[in-house]
Amino acid sequence: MTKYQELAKIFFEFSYWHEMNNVAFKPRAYQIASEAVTGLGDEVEAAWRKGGVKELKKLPGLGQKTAEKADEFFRTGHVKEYEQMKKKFPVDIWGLSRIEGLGPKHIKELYQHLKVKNLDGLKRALASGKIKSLPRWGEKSQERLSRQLQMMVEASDRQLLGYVLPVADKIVTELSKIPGVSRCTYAGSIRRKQETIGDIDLLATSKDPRKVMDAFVSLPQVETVHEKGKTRSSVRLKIGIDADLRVVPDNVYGATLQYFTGDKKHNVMLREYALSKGYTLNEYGLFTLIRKKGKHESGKLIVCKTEEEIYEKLKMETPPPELRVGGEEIAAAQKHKLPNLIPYGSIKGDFQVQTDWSDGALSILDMAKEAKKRGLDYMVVTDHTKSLAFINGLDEKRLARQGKEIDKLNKTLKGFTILKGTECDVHKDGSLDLSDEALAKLDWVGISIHSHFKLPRAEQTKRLVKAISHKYVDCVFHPTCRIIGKREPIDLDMDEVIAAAKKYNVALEINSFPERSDLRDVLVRAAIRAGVKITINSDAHAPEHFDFLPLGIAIARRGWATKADVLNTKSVKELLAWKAKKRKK
Ligand code: DGT
Ligand code: CA
Ligand code: CA
Ligand code: ZN
Repeated sequence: MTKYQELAKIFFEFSYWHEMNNVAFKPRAYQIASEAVTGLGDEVEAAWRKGGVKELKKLPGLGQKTAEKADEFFRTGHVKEYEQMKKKFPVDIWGLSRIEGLGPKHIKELYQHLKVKNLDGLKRALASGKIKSLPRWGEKSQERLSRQLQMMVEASDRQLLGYVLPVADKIVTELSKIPGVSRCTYAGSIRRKQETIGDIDLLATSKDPRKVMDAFVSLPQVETVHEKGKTRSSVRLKIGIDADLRVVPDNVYGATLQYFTGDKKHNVMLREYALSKGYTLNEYGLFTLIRKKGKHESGKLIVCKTEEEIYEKLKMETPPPELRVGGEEIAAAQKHKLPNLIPYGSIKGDFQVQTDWSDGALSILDMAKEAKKRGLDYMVVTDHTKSLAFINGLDEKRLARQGKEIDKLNKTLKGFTILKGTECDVHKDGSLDLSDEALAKLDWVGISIHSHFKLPRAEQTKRLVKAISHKYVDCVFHPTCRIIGKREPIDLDMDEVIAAAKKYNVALEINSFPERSDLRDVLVRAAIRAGVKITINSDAHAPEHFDFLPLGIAIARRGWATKADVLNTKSVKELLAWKAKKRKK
């Protein structure tokens, strides 16, 4: 764990601890602080170095109390109150909380009755079958817990792209600074922007590979060194994932990059195709093919400096890495029919943003400022609705008040627009949480399922389709409700959902939050094929969440989406025109 992760963990455990003990307000404050620290990363310590508590307090998400704790942590390496708490309650709250459905009260109960302190203890308790006889538990919840635990274990040897990518970016930046390094990038699943990453594959060119190896193994992100060679090294990073670096001569970089970008299936298909054209392809380049006594051999080297040259020689377009899955991209590239994918950086507005009116960390104005700072032209405020009372969801009255506040703010803002929206809760029967009258006044109506995740497929599908058919609905937020490694997607007939979205002209969201990544790539592709519009939103609850937007674009790209498929590439004016046209129908 890095220092900031440790601090985030401390705040998180405080949040659960206070909730177990029914303390008011503190759980929320510590949760916000924990998320803020996770998002800000090393910036927290940098702020502390600059000016202690005073600077820390300026960070979004930290208040007086949490800033003081952070200060104590950076000064002494400990937080006294935290250590006292740990003495009273020696439980790995952080580890246990990663299991979906295991809240503070459950963790407390498991410790009090069965002395469960950590995941191993939980496994033992499950094996003993004693959990079902605890008060408030039962056979069914014991079974569910067992499944959730399994899901977490399966997910734990891979990490979410959203948390690996910033680290990989940093490493590439560092390595690129080394004198003599002319090209450096990541390859493998990261370059393809896969949902989860097994390990980081790095590639560089240099005349002095030894120097690069020395620098790589001594990067601050490195925890241990598995292997250090002359041109290849392998390390374990502090974030708990391995990274390999290969240094190759400049003239084979393209071929090596192509090979190590993969995926395996794409490479195999491409190699077969090359063979059929009289070439061989390997990590050193594209060669003429010599057949000797029924065996293949590489002849003369043709190209290898860039990836594009290789594909060009094979008379194909170069598929963007996100498309290289060993499927239809090869045939499409041969026919020169690859889609013109939505470019990174082409999102003008974010259609799902929460503020402190419900469970967001900042005021509407502060979120707007943060969105603008990141290059957005507009955002839609979509706070939760009244069914979610525990996070202060809005009823019609508060929504109207919020609308007035937004009108006021828009008059003061230059070059940025705030639109009025909602993340309206969908009830069990498919009805919506706000009146038609209230919904009619909004610029943007998103709907979300936040309850009854376990309904059978037919019922769940009917529920969502009914909500989609509602005349004021514009978009379904995080349609399948999955949380990677924690919660399975809800059981939906996605063909029916997509057909309904098409029929009622309702967009489907790509939620950029790393754990959600919902819709996932194949469903995006199916939606687009059906002619359904996509939105890419951050679901920001704190300013640093806006930085997740490129992850959403990556999913869209993996789903073959072009700019025209994605509503967020429209200007405010264009979006409102789209919406007006839709209402008339
Ligand atoms: P990961 O690390 O599990 O998230 O997925 P990748 O795709 O990064 O896989 P990895 O790290 O095992 O290998 C990196 C790249 O190297 C992979 O995308 C394609 C290439 N590669 C690895 N093994 C083979 C192989 O046996 N044949 C071919 N053609 N390519 C391979
Ligand atoms: Ca890899
Ligand atoms: Ca690898
Ligand atoms: Zn929320």
